[in-house]
Amino acid sequence: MVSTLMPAPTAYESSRRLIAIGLNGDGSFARDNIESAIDFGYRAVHLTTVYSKEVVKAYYGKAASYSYWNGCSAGGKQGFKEVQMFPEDYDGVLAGAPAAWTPHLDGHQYWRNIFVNTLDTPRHITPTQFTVIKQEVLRQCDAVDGLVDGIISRPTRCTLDYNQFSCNTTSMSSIFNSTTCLSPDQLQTYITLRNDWHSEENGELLFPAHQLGTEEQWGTNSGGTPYGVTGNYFDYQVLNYTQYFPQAPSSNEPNVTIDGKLINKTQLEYLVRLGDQITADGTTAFNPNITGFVKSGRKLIHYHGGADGNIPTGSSLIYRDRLLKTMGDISDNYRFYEVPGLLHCTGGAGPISFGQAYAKPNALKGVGKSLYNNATYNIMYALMDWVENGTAPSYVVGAQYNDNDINHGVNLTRKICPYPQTAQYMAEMDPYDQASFFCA
Ligand SMILES: [Ca+2]
Repeated sequence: MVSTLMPAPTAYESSRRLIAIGLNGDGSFARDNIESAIDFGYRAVHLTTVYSKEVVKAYYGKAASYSYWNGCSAGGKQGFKEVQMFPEDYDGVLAGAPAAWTPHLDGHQYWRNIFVNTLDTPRHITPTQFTVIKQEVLRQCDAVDGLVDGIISRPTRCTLDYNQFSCNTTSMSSIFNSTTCLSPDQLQTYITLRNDWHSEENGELLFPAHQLGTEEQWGTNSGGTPYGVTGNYFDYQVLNYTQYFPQAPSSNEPNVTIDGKLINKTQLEYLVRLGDQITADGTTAFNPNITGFVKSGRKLIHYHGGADGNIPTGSSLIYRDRLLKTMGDISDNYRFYEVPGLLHCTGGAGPISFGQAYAKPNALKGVGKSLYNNATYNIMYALMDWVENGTAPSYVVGAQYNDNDINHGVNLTRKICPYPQTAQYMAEMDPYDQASFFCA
């Protein structure tokens, strides 16, 4: 209870008291500052949850009946973290495209930009070429799922014919021309990026490649310049800005570590392993032991876009594998959905609107918003139905709106099936209608 002798805090004062993480716009908040690193890792979300419940209780005079989490990307990771560390916080967690395997995710981002698609080298592939590569992948793979609809629903089933990407062959696809086709060096870059990242020391899988059909997004995230947060993670959270590696001569940074590029692949692997071992800040959310969450009967729905060109879909599949190996049959507590044609959390050619995080109101075109607010069309409602009524979700129906605008009507509906099932098309029926598909 606030003392009546104390003036109530102004909005500004209140906001100051809530600032826990630096506002530098980079990772420097973590430098010599383990408390802020812990806040970033898990404590800010956990305590926000704990105190929010207190606020609700004080205002309504009774505790909330149920608590839910709905987040994607970093928000998906935060949902995972709550499940793994504070299972009592949420009755149901909806976690999308989690940025959860932090050292490996950031290492992969660095590896593919600095060591594979290196700028100013003959092997560099340009953003324009990646856009054309995507068109060729779509040409080769679209029909493999049984329906030519611009969506590669079963990317793992397609085997590319790389000859058709190459300038040096008579079999070059008509999609390419002499400026967009791939030279032998560029083709090797593409093939390397197409394959999972493995340790050069011992062959161990370090991180999965992006799925087929995500290539038009690679110009942004594999175009030769890693995201700033990638170097920041290693610089500040792993190395605490110590001068571990020699400074790059061309850099203006005073204490360059990873961003100075004076590291080699072996050193990058070392940094990733170091990141695995540095667990004090709790940033990584890849612990497959969720016993507390499962034993108390709580529910986790996990989804990932099948066309995510930012965080590879495979990283979710690896977590799912580890989860099932560690926990056994947890079908009463866990579901995974791979959403066909969904990019990173939002956008894409598939049934991308199903009530997930990032859903927009109608005035902002409504992408992400479910067609109907019920457990069949809205994944959040499906989670609530599971928690509150014990009705385990099967498929969820996602929608694609015309012109990506809910106010322009529905282009298609499609079942989003619980993994490993996929939506199977029944021949000769309306491919725009979810009723023409079944999960198998
Ligand atoms: Ca297709």
